[in-house]
Amino acid sequence: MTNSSDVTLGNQSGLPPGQFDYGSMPRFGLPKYTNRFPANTTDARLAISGNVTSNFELASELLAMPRTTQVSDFHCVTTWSVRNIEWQGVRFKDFYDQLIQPKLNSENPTGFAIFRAQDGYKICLSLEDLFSDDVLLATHLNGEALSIAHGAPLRLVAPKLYGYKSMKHLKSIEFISDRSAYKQGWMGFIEHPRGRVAQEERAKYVPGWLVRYPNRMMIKSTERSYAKALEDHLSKSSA
Ligand SMILES: Nc1nc2c(c(=O)[nH]1)N[C@H]1C(S)=C(S)[C@@H](COP(=O)(O)O)O[C@H]1N2
Ligand SMILES: [Mo]
Repeated sequence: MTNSSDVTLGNQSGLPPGQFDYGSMPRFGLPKYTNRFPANTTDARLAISGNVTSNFELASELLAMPRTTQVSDFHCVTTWSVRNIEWQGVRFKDFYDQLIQPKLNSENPTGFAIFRAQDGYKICLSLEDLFSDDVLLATHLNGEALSIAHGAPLRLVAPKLYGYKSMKHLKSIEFISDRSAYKQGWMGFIEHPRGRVAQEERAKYVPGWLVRYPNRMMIKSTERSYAKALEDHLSKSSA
């Protein structure tokens, strides 16, 4: 782990364009989700819909899948990065081949997936990006079951894409043919269709480098309000 004295804007060596080493991983996200918490934090289960012959739910089948451990860096679009975090979970490609493919309705080609979370968060990803070797349905972070802060009980991890694609508190996946079936809501404002870190695809309508600085200005206040909300939530639930 990085020493906290390394947390300076200058420490960008070896990181993708515009990112800096934050040294730790805060609970983080868009303002809208600050005070939203998952109702289910312990049972990893997934509702599957879309181009399937009929909708179904996965729980034990998912947990019975071979698991993989992977160390990767994590990059938030607001420019903070954290290095060498260890995720454990099921590789998305294996999950798709074994649990989804056999249930697909072959009349409709499937190219994308809409992910929905317990806090109302929603994203769309292409199978092309999801089939990258490092994309996981993760249940553990640094050797421990996911905490509420980091996505309990199940999250997506896509290290080559900005953090906003690595959805926490995952509850369902809808497999669709093309992106036109996806209604973004106000995320459409900022969600880049791919969000690849190496290409600096931070936002849809403006070049990535242009939003580095305004994005960076949101880090501290977001981290504070997210931490405070979690503290309040935990003290309420233990009262
Ligand atoms: N369900 C959900 N997933 C989410 C978010 C969120 O608010 N809700 N925020 C995203 C953003 S912007 C980032 S940077 C990462 C942060 O992950 P962390 O809170 O585990 O650090 O989660 C992403 N996934
Ligand atoms: Mo983010």
